[in-house]
Amino acid sequence: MRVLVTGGAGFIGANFVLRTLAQRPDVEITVLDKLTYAANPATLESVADRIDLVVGDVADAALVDRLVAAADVVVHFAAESHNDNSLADPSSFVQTNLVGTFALLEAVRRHDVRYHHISTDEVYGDLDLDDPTRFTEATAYNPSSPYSSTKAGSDLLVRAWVRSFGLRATISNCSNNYGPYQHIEKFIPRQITNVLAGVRPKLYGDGLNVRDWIHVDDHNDAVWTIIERGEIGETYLIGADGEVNNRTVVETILELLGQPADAFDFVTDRPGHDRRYAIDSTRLRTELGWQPQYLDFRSGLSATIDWYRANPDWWQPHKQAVEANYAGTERVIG
Ligand code: NAD
Ligand code: TDX
Repeated sequence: MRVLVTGGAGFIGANFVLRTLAQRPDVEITVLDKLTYAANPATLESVADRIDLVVGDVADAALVDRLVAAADVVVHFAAESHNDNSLADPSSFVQTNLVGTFALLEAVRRHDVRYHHISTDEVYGDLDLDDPTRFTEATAYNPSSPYSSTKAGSDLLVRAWVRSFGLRATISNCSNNYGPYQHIEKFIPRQITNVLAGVRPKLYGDGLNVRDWIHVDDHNDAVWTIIERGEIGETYLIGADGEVNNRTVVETILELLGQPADAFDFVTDRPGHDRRYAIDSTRLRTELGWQPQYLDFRSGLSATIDWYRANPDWWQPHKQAVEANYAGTERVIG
């Protein structure tokens, strides 16, 4: 099977490539990645001779057409993925997430190739802390940020292409991922590497926002489950019952690294900051038989800390620039 993985040099896509090569000898992988600031080519170094890495843009229709024509399956991870960046400058989010997805859909339509679209639970907006409901496949779209609205728009393009043109496509909307190779602009690796670098972790607002954490390997196993057993045209929510508030995450990181649990700063809140995400993944579990393997967030977090501790060469060269960027917008408030 020939699989085209877009965004395969980023966090989730690279974990998908590494895990697929380790577990599925029958799969040939081509990665299409623009190698933006979010990519780290070092992640794929160990498998460089086993994949075809094409450096290019998903919005480049001619390039995409050629690569899609040579594939049996396309898995579309490539995106601008960071909410804070989308608030500073949304333009690349519209270009990559919407125009890039459009280019892929047109190529997949021309060549009748199986397509899986990677998306996020953020398309559903947010929930109150005391809301007893969780997101399901039937929840109405209500995105808050430039990032989540462009992801929502890309999902709607996929749905329209399925209905209008009979595309053989599936969509998954996953909750917040953690694990190795995640860019240190994101919450968990930022705080782990802050503590490792002697900097106090930074919590936005009151720190009570809740995210529903899932290990990246569980996400990628679910993606393969959907590619192999998902019903064409359908959407599946991926989540592992991992709701935790941000303050608890930071306190756990500090504790696991042997620091006082209150050695963090509160900083100015993210504008429009979503309060809580929560996924009900019953459909994926009952219809397709997927189960998460990482059931204990604390031990998954501990393994992730060990990975960042063991791999300073992967993140240290970027740490100063990432923190300098944050320093331009955030202010310590407590
Ligand atoms: P990431 O930012 O770590 O990686 C994105 C990758 O896409 C990078 O390698 C980058 O170079 C590449 N890319 C960006 N623009 C491109 C373009 N125009 N052409 C080709 N390649 C381009 O992101 P991630 O966290 O790995 O997220 C991957 C996907 O999963 C995204 O679609 C995201 O919306 C979705 N998702 C992420 C999470 C999460 O918690 N990180 C949760 C649910 C869904
Ligand atoms: O320094 C920080 N301090 C802080 O309190 C950072 C970077 C974040 N936060 C908060 C904001 C969120 O409540 O932590 C939470 C997680 O933040 P991010 O890592 O930026 O993730 P989020 O905005 O929830 O979006 C992530 O999950 C859904 C991914 O970045 C998206 O790509 C995915 O779709």
